[in-house]
Amino acid sequence: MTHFPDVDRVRFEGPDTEHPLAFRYYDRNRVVLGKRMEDHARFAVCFWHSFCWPGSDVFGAGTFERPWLAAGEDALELAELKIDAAFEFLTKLGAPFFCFHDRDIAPEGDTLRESHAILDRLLERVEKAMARSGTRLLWGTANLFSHPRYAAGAATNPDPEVFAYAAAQVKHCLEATQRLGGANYVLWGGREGYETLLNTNLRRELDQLGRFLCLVAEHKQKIGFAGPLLIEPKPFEPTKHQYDHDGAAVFAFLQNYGIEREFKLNLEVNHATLAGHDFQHEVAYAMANGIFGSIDANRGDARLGWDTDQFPNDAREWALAWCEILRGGGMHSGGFNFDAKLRRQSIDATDLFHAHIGGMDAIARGLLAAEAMLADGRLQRFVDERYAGWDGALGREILAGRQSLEDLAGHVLANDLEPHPRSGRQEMLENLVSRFL
Ligand code: XLS
Ligand code: NI
Ligand code: NI
Repeated sequence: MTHFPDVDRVRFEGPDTEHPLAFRYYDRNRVVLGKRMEDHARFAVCFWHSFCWPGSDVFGAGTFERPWLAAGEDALELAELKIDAAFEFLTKLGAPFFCFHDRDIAPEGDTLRESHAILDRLLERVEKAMARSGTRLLWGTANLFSHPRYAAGAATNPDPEVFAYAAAQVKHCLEATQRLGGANYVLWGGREGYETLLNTNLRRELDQLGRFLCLVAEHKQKIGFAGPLLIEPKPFEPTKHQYDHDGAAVFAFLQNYGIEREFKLNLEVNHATLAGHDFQHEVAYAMANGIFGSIDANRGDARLGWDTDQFPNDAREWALAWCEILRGGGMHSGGFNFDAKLRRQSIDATDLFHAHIGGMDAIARGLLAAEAMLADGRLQRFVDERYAGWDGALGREILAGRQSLEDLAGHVLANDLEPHPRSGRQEMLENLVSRFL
Protein backbone atom coordinates (compact mmCIF):
# COMPACT_ATOMS: atom_id res chain seq x y z
CA MET A 1 0.00 0.00 0.00
CA THR A 2 1.28 3.48 -0.81
CA HIS A 3 0.34 6.76 0.84
CA PHE A 4 2.21 8.93 -1.66
CA PRO A 5 1.38 7.44 -5.07
CA ASP A 6 2.30 10.65 -6.95
CA VAL A 7 5.92 10.68 -5.84
CA ASP A 8 8.81 8.37 -6.51
CA ARG A 9 12.22 8.80 -4.86
CA VAL A 10 13.17 12.49 -4.94
CA ARG A 11 16.37 12.97 -6.93
CA PHE A 12 18.98 15.67 -7.35
CA GLU A 13 18.66 17.23 -10.80
CA GLY A 14 20.57 20.51 -10.40
CA PRO A 15 19.56 24.20 -10.41
CA ASP A 16 18.21 24.20 -13.98
CA THR A 17 15.70 21.38 -13.71
CA GLU A 18 12.03 22.12 -14.39
CA HIS A 19 10.91 19.19 -12.24
CA PRO A 20 9.07 20.62 -9.20
CA LEU A 21 9.76 17.50 -7.13
CA ALA A 22 13.53 17.31 -7.59
CA PHE A 23 16.40 18.76 -5.57
CA ARG A 24 18.21 21.70 -7.13
CA TYR A 25 20.97 22.09 -4.56
CA TYR A 26 20.73 19.18 -2.14
CA ASP A 27 23.06 16.61 -3.67
CA ARG A 28 23.58 14.22 -0.78
CA ASN A 29 26.88 12.75 -1.96
CA ARG A 30 28.50 16.01 -3.00
CA VAL A 31 31.53 16.62 -0.83
CA VAL A 32 31.67 20.02 0.86
CA LEU A 33 34.71 20.85 2.99
CA GLY A 34 35.65 17.20 3.21
CA LYS A 35 32.21 15.86 4.16
CA ARG A 36 29.16 14.62 2.24
CA MET A 37 26.27 17.09 2.19
CA GLU A 38 24.07 14.49 3.86
CA ASP A 39 26.52 14.26 6.78
CA HIS A 40 26.78 18.04 7.11
CA ALA A 41 23.06 18.78 7.20
CA ARG A 42 21.64 15.62 8.80
CA PHE A 43 18.07 16.52 7.77
CA ALA A 44 15.19 15.26 9.89
CA VAL A 45 11.43 15.09 9.33
CA CYS A 46 9.27 15.60 12.41
CA PHE A 47 6.31 13.38 13.21
CA TRP A 48 4.14 15.97 14.92
CA HIS A 49 3.60 18.67 12.31
CA SER A 50 3.96 16.46 9.25
CA PHE A 51 1.99 13.39 10.37
CA CYS A 52 -0.07 14.26 13.48
CA TRP A 53 -1.30 17.80 12.90
CA PRO A 54 -4.50 17.80 10.78
CA GLY A 55 -4.31 21.36 9.47
CA SER A 56 -6.38 22.91 12.26
CA ASP A 57 -5.94 26.39 13.70
CA VAL A 58 -7.58 28.27 16.58
CA PHE A 59 -10.46 29.28 14.31
CA GLY A 60 -11.06 26.09 12.40
CA ALA A 61 -10.90 22.32 12.10
CA GLY A 62 -8.35 20.23 10.27
CA THR A 63 -8.22 20.65 6.50
CA PHE A 64 -6.01 17.68 5.59
CA GLU A 65 -7.52 14.33 4.67
CA ARG A 66 -4.97 11.81 5.82
CA PRO A 67 -6.08 8.18 6.16
CA TRP A 68 -4.00 7.82 9.33
CA LEU A 69 -5.85 10.71 10.99
CA ALA A 70 -9.37 9.43 10.24
CA ALA A 71 -11.83 10.06 13.10
CA GLY A 72 -13.61 7.20 14.82
CA GLU A 73 -11.22 4.45 13.69
CA ASP A 74 -9.25 2.13 15.95
CA ALA A 75 -6.55 4.30 17.53
CA LEU A 76 -3.85 1.64 17.42
CA GLU A 77 -4.45 0.75 13.79
CA LEU A 78 -4.28 4.43 12.89
CA ALA A 79 -1.04 4.77 14.83
CA GLU A 80 0.44 1.92 12.80
CA LEU A 81 -0.78 3.45 9.56
CA LYS A 82 0.82 6.73 10.55
CA ILE A 83 4.19 5.04 11.16
CA ASP A 84 3.99 3.35 7.76
CA ALA A 85 3.11 6.63 6.02
CA ALA A 86 5.91 8.51 7.77
CA PHE A 87 8.54 5.97 6.77
CA GLU A 88 7.31 5.82 3.19
CA PHE A 89 7.69 9.61 3.12
CA LEU A 90 11.15 9.55 4.71
CA THR A 91 12.35 6.94 2.25
CA LYS A 92 11.02 8.73 -0.83
CA LEU A 93 12.33 12.09 0.33
CA GLY A 94 15.70 10.61 1.26
CA ALA A 95 15.92 12.34 4.63
CA PRO A 96 18.27 10.36 6.85
CA PHE A 97 16.61 11.22 10.21
CA PHE A 98 13.27 11.71 11.96
CA CYS A 99 12.18 13.21 15.31
CA PHE A 100 9.22 12.36 17.54
CA HIS A 101 7.34 13.08 20.77
CA ASP A 102 6.19 10.00 22.68
CA ARG A 103 2.57 11.02 22.03
CA ASP A 104 3.13 11.43 18.28
CA ILE A 105 3.80 7.72 18.00
CA ALA A 106 1.46 6.38 20.66
CA PRO A 107 -2.00 7.48 21.77
CA GLU A 108 -2.36 8.02 25.51
CA GLY A 109 -3.76 5.05 27.51
CA ASP A 110 -5.99 5.19 30.59
CA THR A 111 -2.99 5.03 32.91
CA LEU A 112 0.66 5.93 32.50
CA ARG A 113 1.50 2.23 32.68
CA GLU A 114 -0.80 1.63 29.72
CA SER A 115 0.63 4.60 27.78
CA HIS A 116 4.13 3.19 28.25
CA ALA A 117 3.00 -0.23 27.03
CA ILE A 118 1.34 1.22 23.91
CA LEU A 119 4.46 3.20 23.07
CA ASP A 120 6.75 0.21 23.59
CA ARG A 121 4.62 -1.89 21.28
CA LEU A 122 4.43 0.69 18.51
CA LEU A 123 8.18 1.27 18.74
CA GLU A 124 8.66 -2.29 17.51
CA ARG A 125 7.06 -1.21 14.25
CA VAL A 126 9.23 1.91 14.20
CA GLU A 127 12.36 -0.17 14.77
CA LYS A 128 11.49 -2.44 11.86
CA ALA A 129 10.79 0.52 9.58
CA MET A 130 14.11 2.10 10.60
CA ALA A 131 15.99 -1.10 9.84
CA ARG A 132 14.24 -1.50 6.48
CA SER A 133 14.80 2.08 5.34
CA GLY A 134 18.12 2.86 7.03
CA THR A 135 16.48 5.90 8.67
CA ARG A 136 17.92 7.08 11.99
CA LEU A 137 16.52 8.99 14.95
CA LEU A 138 17.86 12.54 15.40
CA TRP A 139 16.03 13.02 18.69
CA GLY A 140 13.11 12.00 20.80
CA THR A 141 11.19 14.13 23.29
CA ALA A 142 8.30 13.78 25.72
CA ASN A 143 5.12 15.75 25.15
CA LEU A 144 4.70 17.52 28.50
CA PHE A 145 2.31 20.21 27.26
CA SER A 146 -0.76 18.84 25.40
CA HIS A 147 -2.63 16.96 28.13
CA PRO A 148 -4.77 19.07 30.53
CA ARG A 149 -2.72 17.76 33.49
CA TYR A 150 0.12 19.96 32.21
CA ALA A 151 -1.93 23.15 31.80
CA ALA A 152 0.01 24.79 34.68
CA GLY A 153 3.35 23.37 33.57
CA ALA A 154 5.19 20.07 34.03
CA ALA A 155 8.32 20.56 36.17
CA THR A 156 7.11 24.05 37.14
CA ASN A 157 3.63 22.90 38.15
CA PRO A 158 2.40 24.02 41.61
CA ASP A 159 1.56 20.33 42.26
CA PRO A 160 4.53 17.97 42.83
CA GLU A 161 2.40 15.04 41.62
CA VAL A 162 2.50 16.59 38.16
CA PHE A 163 6.28 16.95 38.47
CA ALA A 164 6.46 13.24 39.29
CA TYR A 165 4.24 12.30 36.34
CA ALA A 166 6.41 14.37 33.99
CA ALA A 167 9.54 12.75 35.44
CA ALA A 168 8.09 9.29 34.78
CA GLN A 169 7.22 10.26 31.22
CA VAL A 170 10.68 11.70 30.49
CA LYS A 171 12.38 8.64 32.01
CA HIS A 172 10.44 6.37 29.69
CA CYS A 173 10.91 8.55 26.61
CA LEU A 174 14.66 8.97 27.21
CA GLU A 175 14.95 5.18 27.44
CA ALA A 176 12.84 4.76 24.29
CA THR A 177 15.09 7.24 22.49
CA GLN A 178 18.10 5.24 23.61
CA ARG A 179 16.46 2.03 22.43
CA LEU A 180 16.09 3.52 18.93
CA GLY A 181 19.70 4.73 18.93
CA GLY A 182 18.67 8.41 19.06
CA ALA A 183 21.50 10.88 18.51
CA ASN A 184 20.12 13.44 21.03
CA TYR A 185 17.30 13.90 23.52
CA VAL A 186 15.35 17.20 23.53
CA LEU A 187 13.54 19.09 26.28
CA TRP A 188 11.39 21.95 25.13
CA GLY A 189 9.81 23.74 28.12
CA GLY A 190 6.35 23.57 26.56
CA ARG A 191 4.47 25.13 29.47
CA GLU A 192 7.39 25.84 31.79
CA GLY A 193 6.48 29.47 32.35
CA TYR A 194 3.55 31.50 33.60
CA GLU A 195 0.55 33.57 32.55
CA THR A 196 0.42 35.93 35.54
CA LEU A 197 2.54 36.53 38.64
CA LEU A 198 -0.72 36.89 40.58
CA ASN A 199 -0.87 33.08 40.88
CA THR A 200 2.80 32.22 40.44
CA ASN A 201 5.73 31.69 42.80
CA LEU A 202 8.53 32.37 40.34
CA ARG A 203 11.36 31.50 42.74
CA ARG A 204 9.88 28.09 43.47
CA GLU A 205 9.23 27.33 39.81
CA LEU A 206 12.82 28.08 38.83
CA ASP A 207 14.11 25.74 41.53
CA GLN A 208 11.66 23.04 40.42
CA LEU A 209 12.86 23.31 36.83
CA GLY A 210 16.51 23.25 37.94
CA ARG A 211 15.84 20.10 39.99
CA PHE A 212 14.02 18.46 37.09
CA LEU A 213 16.90 19.05 34.68
CA CYS A 214 19.38 17.68 37.26
CA LEU A 215 17.27 14.50 37.50
CA VAL A 216 17.23 14.09 33.71
CA ALA A 217 21.02 14.57 33.54
CA GLU A 218 21.51 12.01 36.33
CA HIS A 219 19.32 9.46 34.59
CA LYS A 220 21.13 9.99 31.31
CA GLN A 221 24.42 9.16 33.07
CA LYS A 222 22.86 6.20 34.83
CA ILE A 223 21.57 4.51 31.68
CA GLY A 224 24.57 5.58 29.61
CA PHE A 225 22.63 7.47 26.95
CA ALA A 226 25.38 8.51 24.56
CA GLY A 227 23.99 11.66 22.91
CA PRO A 228 23.66 15.13 24.38
CA LEU A 229 20.59 16.45 26.19
CA LEU A 230 19.28 19.52 24.39
CA ILE A 231 17.12 22.37 25.67
CA GLU A 232 15.06 24.26 23.09
CA PRO A 233 14.67 27.94 24.03
CA LYS A 234 11.51 29.88 23.26
CA PRO A 235 10.48 33.24 24.77
CA PHE A 236 6.69 32.78 24.89
CA GLU A 237 3.87 30.65 23.49
CA PRO A 238 2.11 28.75 24.87
CA THR A 239 2.68 30.65 28.15
CA LYS A 240 3.03 34.40 28.20
CA HIS A 241 6.50 34.12 29.71
CA GLN A 242 8.56 30.96 29.13
CA TYR A 243 11.58 30.48 31.40
CA ASP A 244 13.79 29.12 28.58
CA HIS A 245 13.62 32.55 26.91
CA ASP A 246 16.62 32.35 24.58
CA GLY A 247 20.07 30.80 24.40
CA ALA A 248 21.61 33.29 26.81
CA ALA A 249 18.81 32.89 29.38
CA VAL A 250 19.08 29.10 29.24
CA PHE A 251 22.86 29.20 29.63
CA ALA A 252 22.58 31.47 32.69
CA PHE A 253 19.89 29.22 34.15
CA LEU A 254 22.02 26.11 33.67
CA GLN A 255 25.05 27.79 35.27
CA ASN A 256 22.92 28.78 38.23
CA TYR A 257 22.15 25.11 38.87
CA GLY A 258 25.68 23.88 38.02
CA ILE A 259 24.55 21.83 35.01
CA GLU A 260 25.89 23.94 32.14
CA ARG A 261 28.06 21.07 30.90
CA GLU A 262 25.15 18.58 30.92
CA PHE A 263 22.99 20.34 28.33
CA LYS A 264 23.33 21.92 24.91
CA LEU A 265 20.80 23.90 22.85
CA ASN A 266 18.33 22.94 20.17
CA LEU A 267 17.91 26.30 18.41
CA GLU A 268 14.75 27.01 16.44
CA VAL A 269 14.76 29.79 13.86
CA ASN A 270 11.22 30.94 14.62
CA HIS A 271 11.96 31.02 18.37
CA ALA A 272 14.99 33.24 17.75
CA THR A 273 12.74 35.62 15.79
CA LEU A 274 10.20 35.68 18.63
CA ALA A 275 12.99 36.43 21.11
CA GLY A 276 14.03 39.43 18.99
CA HIS A 277 17.23 37.86 17.64
CA ASP A 278 18.61 37.02 14.23
CA PHE A 279 18.93 33.25 14.07
CA GLN A 280 22.59 33.73 13.28
CA HIS A 281 23.00 35.41 16.67
CA GLU A 282 21.62 32.41 18.53
CA VAL A 283 23.99 30.08 16.67
CA ALA A 284 26.99 32.36 17.28
CA TYR A 285 26.13 32.72 20.98
CA ALA A 286 25.78 28.97 21.42
CA MET A 287 29.04 28.28 19.56
CA ALA A 288 30.89 30.93 21.58
CA ASN A 289 29.83 29.22 24.80
CA GLY A 290 30.26 25.61 23.70
CA ILE A 291 26.56 24.78 23.94
CA PHE A 292 25.50 24.45 20.31
CA GLY A 293 23.51 21.26 19.79
CA SER A 294 21.00 21.10 16.95
CA ILE A 295 18.57 23.14 14.85
CA ASP A 296 14.81 23.31 14.30
CA ALA A 297 14.71 24.80 10.82
CA ASN A 298 11.26 26.39 10.71
CA ARG A 299 10.99 30.13 10.13
CA GLY A 300 8.47 32.73 11.28
CA ASP A 301 6.87 35.64 9.48
CA ALA A 302 8.33 39.11 9.78
CA ARG A 303 4.96 40.65 10.65
CA LEU A 304 3.29 37.91 12.70
CA GLY A 305 4.34 37.61 16.31
CA TRP A 306 3.76 33.91 16.77
CA ASP A 307 5.32 30.57 15.91
CA THR A 308 4.05 30.24 12.32
CA ASP A 309 6.36 27.24 11.79
CA GLN A 310 6.93 27.84 8.08
CA PHE A 311 9.32 25.84 5.97
CA PRO A 312 12.59 27.69 5.36
CA ASN A 313 13.27 29.28 1.97
CA ASP A 314 15.88 31.97 2.53
CA ALA A 315 19.30 30.76 1.39
CA ARG A 316 20.97 34.00 2.48
CA GLU A 317 19.89 33.51 6.09
CA TRP A 318 21.20 29.94 5.96
CA ALA A 319 24.49 30.95 4.37
CA LEU A 320 25.16 33.25 7.32
CA ALA A 321 24.09 30.61 9.85
CA TRP A 322 26.26 28.01 8.10
CA CYS A 323 29.29 30.30 8.40
CA GLU A 324 28.82 30.28 12.17
CA ILE A 325 28.19 26.53 12.23
CA LEU A 326 31.19 25.65 10.09
CA ARG A 327 33.53 28.04 11.92
CA GLY A 328 32.29 26.53 15.17
CA GLY A 329 33.16 22.99 14.07
CA GLY A 330 29.96 21.73 12.38
CA MET A 331 26.84 19.90 13.47
CA HIS A 332 28.33 16.93 15.38
CA SER A 333 25.34 14.99 16.79
CA GLY A 334 22.87 17.70 15.75
CA GLY A 335 20.93 18.12 12.54
CA PHE A 336 18.29 20.20 10.80
CA ASN A 337 14.83 19.16 11.96
CA PHE A 338 11.89 20.47 9.96
CA ASP A 339 9.72 21.43 12.92
CA ALA A 340 7.56 23.08 10.26
CA LYS A 341 3.95 23.06 9.17
CA LEU A 342 2.36 23.20 5.75
CA ARG A 343 0.05 26.15 5.31
CA ARG A 344 -3.52 25.13 6.08
CA GLN A 345 -4.60 25.35 2.43
CA SER A 346 -1.78 23.07 1.25
CA ILE A 347 -4.00 20.07 1.70
CA ASP A 348 -2.44 17.45 -0.56
CA ALA A 349 -0.01 14.85 0.74
CA THR A 350 2.30 15.89 -2.12
CA ASP A 351 2.57 19.34 -0.53
CA LEU A 352 4.66 17.69 2.19
CA PHE A 353 7.22 16.89 -0.50
CA HIS A 354 7.23 20.39 -1.99
CA ALA A 355 7.74 21.82 1.50
CA HIS A 356 10.62 19.58 2.55
CA ILE A 357 12.35 19.73 -0.83
CA GLY A 358 12.30 23.53 -0.72
CA GLY A 359 13.61 23.56 2.84
CA MET A 360 16.42 21.13 2.13
CA ASP A 361 17.39 23.06 -0.99
CA ALA A 362 17.48 26.41 0.83
CA ILE A 363 19.74 24.98 3.52
CA ALA A 364 21.93 23.16 0.99
CA ARG A 365 22.27 26.32 -1.08
CA GLY A 366 23.25 28.18 2.07
CA LEU A 367 25.90 25.53 2.76
CA LEU A 368 27.39 25.93 -0.71
CA ALA A 369 27.45 29.70 -0.34
CA ALA A 370 29.11 29.41 3.07
CA GLU A 371 31.72 27.04 1.63
CA ALA A 372 32.57 29.66 -0.99
CA MET A 373 32.60 32.48 1.57
CA LEU A 374 34.99 30.60 3.83
CA ALA A 375 37.24 29.60 0.93
CA ASP A 376 37.33 33.22 -0.24
CA GLY A 377 38.38 34.26 3.27
CA ARG A 378 37.76 38.00 2.91
CA LEU A 379 34.95 38.15 5.48
CA GLN A 380 36.99 36.33 8.09
CA ARG A 381 40.08 38.38 7.31
CA PHE A 382 38.17 41.61 7.81
CA VAL A 383 37.02 40.52 11.26
CA ASP A 384 40.47 39.24 12.22
CA GLU A 385 42.11 42.51 11.19
CA ARG A 386 39.45 44.50 13.01
CA TYR A 387 40.46 42.88 16.30
CA ALA A 388 44.20 42.59 15.58
CA GLY A 389 45.01 45.06 18.37
CA TRP A 390 43.98 42.46 20.91
CA ASP A 391 46.83 40.27 19.73
CA GLY A 392 49.26 43.14 20.27
CA ALA A 393 51.07 44.03 23.49
CA LEU A 394 48.36 46.21 25.06
CA GLY A 395 45.49 43.83 24.23
CA ARG A 396 47.27 40.79 25.59
CA GLU A 397 48.31 42.58 28.80
CA ILE A 398 44.70 43.65 29.44
CA LEU A 399 43.22 40.20 28.87
CA ALA A 400 45.89 38.51 30.93
CA GLY A 401 44.80 40.66 33.88
CA ARG A 402 48.10 42.52 34.11
CA GLN A 403 46.58 45.99 33.66
CA SER A 404 44.61 47.74 36.42
CA LEU A 405 42.34 50.72 35.86
CA GLU A 406 45.20 52.88 37.21
CA ASP A 407 47.68 51.34 34.76
CA LEU A 408 45.33 51.97 31.84
CA ALA A 409 44.65 55.53 32.96
CA GLY A 410 48.42 56.08 33.19
CA HIS A 411 48.91 54.61 29.72
CA VAL A 412 46.45 57.04 28.12
CA LEU A 413 47.28 60.13 30.17
CA ALA A 414 51.07 59.82 29.89
CA ASN A 415 50.99 60.23 26.12
CA ASP A 416 47.65 62.02 25.62
CA LEU A 417 46.51 59.12 23.43
CA GLU A 418 43.39 59.51 21.28
CA PRO A 419 42.20 56.31 19.51
CA HIS A 420 41.49 56.57 15.78
CA PRO A 421 38.05 55.24 14.71
CA ARG A 422 38.00 52.88 11.70
CA SER A 423 35.08 52.11 9.42
CA GLY A 424 33.06 48.98 10.21
CA ARG A 425 32.36 48.68 6.44
CA GLN A 426 28.95 47.06 6.97
CA GLU A 427 27.61 47.90 3.51
CA MET A 428 30.76 46.67 1.81
CA LEU A 429 30.54 43.41 3.74
CA GLU A 430 26.84 42.99 2.90
CA ASN A 431 27.66 43.47 -0.76
CA LEU A 432 30.40 40.90 -0.48
CA VAL A 433 27.95 38.35 0.98
CA SER A 434 25.54 38.95 -1.91
CA ARG A 435 28.20 37.91 -4.39
CA PHE A 436 28.11 34.39 -3.04
CA LEU A 437 24.37 33.87 -3.44
C1 XLS B 1 7.26 24.40 19.77
C2 XLS B 1 8.48 23.63 19.71
C3 XLS B 1 8.26 22.11 19.69
C4 XLS B 1 9.53 21.39 20.04
C5 XLS B 1 9.35 19.96 20.38
O1 XLS B 1 7.24 25.59 19.51
O2 XLS B 1 9.18 24.05 18.58
O3 XLS B 1 7.76 21.72 18.46
O4 XLS B 1 10.45 21.47 18.99
O5 XLS B 1 8.57 19.77 21.50
NI1 NI C 1 10.90 23.13 17.84
NI1 NI D 1 8.45 26.10 17.74
